[in-house]
Amino acid sequence: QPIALLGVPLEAGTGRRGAAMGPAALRVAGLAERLEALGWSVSDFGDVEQLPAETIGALHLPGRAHVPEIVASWVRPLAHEARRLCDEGYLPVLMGGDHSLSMGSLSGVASYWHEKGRPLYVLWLDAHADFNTPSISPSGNLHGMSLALAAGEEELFPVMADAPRAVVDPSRMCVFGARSIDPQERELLRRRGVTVCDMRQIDENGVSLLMRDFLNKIRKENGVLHVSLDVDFLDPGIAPGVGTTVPGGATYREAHLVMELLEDAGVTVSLDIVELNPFLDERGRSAIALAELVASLFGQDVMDRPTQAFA
Ligand code: DIR
Ligand code: MN
Ligand code: MN
Ligand code: MN
Repeated sequence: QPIALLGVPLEAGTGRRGAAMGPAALRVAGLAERLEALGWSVSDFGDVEQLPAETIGALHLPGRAHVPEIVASWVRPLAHEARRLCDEGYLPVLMGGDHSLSMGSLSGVASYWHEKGRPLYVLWLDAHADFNTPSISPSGNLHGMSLALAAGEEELFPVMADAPRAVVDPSRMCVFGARSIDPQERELLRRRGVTVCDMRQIDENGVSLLMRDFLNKIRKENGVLHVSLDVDFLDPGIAPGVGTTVPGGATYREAHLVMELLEDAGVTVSLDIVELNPFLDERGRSAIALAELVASLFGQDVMDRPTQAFA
């Protein structure tokens, strides 16, 4: 299957500038070349085109939501593009841009798999759960709300308007690597039945046990998986290039193990790489770490060891 790269230079969903340079940095880090070296056919479709402000108008969300019109001007066309890439048989890889871009990517991808009748699962690799809504968000930043939109929180629907969309069953969502969740966000995650593997669970059980449980469930149901990789999933020591670092993140090896298990399971159909802020990075370290992780997800390994996990 060919891989499609698409950049989304969106930073209006965060409180900090710089993430709009993320797609460029991922290209410089050699993302396409690394995947091609693994035998994949890769097409880079450039960056998605932002809609002019007039076509959005003013959006009225309840509570706190910063510049939803600007986020909408990126994620609406992105939903169409993600859907089109799926229709054309590509495996879409979206290069952000902040995490609000997942409102668009997940909408498009979910609408495609909904029509195919395949259950869509979501793996949210992130220090945060991004499960706020405008009425409970302490910050009003839309990058902290994208998973909630995918789960069908209606307060956020105006952002997508009539772009292609389907609700993802929250019981098929797994937030992995969490270590910063707001109080009301935590309540909402519980009420909706989202699986949250926080850092303590990872410490106690290890990546492999937790990931295998989740991936085996997907395989048993003949499901497919959208992976959303936020840079702050990683420990700031290996990936400083992000606006919202939180100490105590995944180590280099833990993160690669996640990717290697994903590759073994063979269920991934789409990927977001988000929140890379090259303005805060140190000599491209974070961009390179991300490119290496994505290579692991797409088959890079040391000895081509046959998997023990999914025999
Ligand atoms: C916080 C931080 N939960 C918020 N969120 C994110 O603003 O909603 N930071 N996603 O990266
Ligand atoms: Mn995030
Ligand atoms: Mn985050
Ligand atoms: Mn392998």
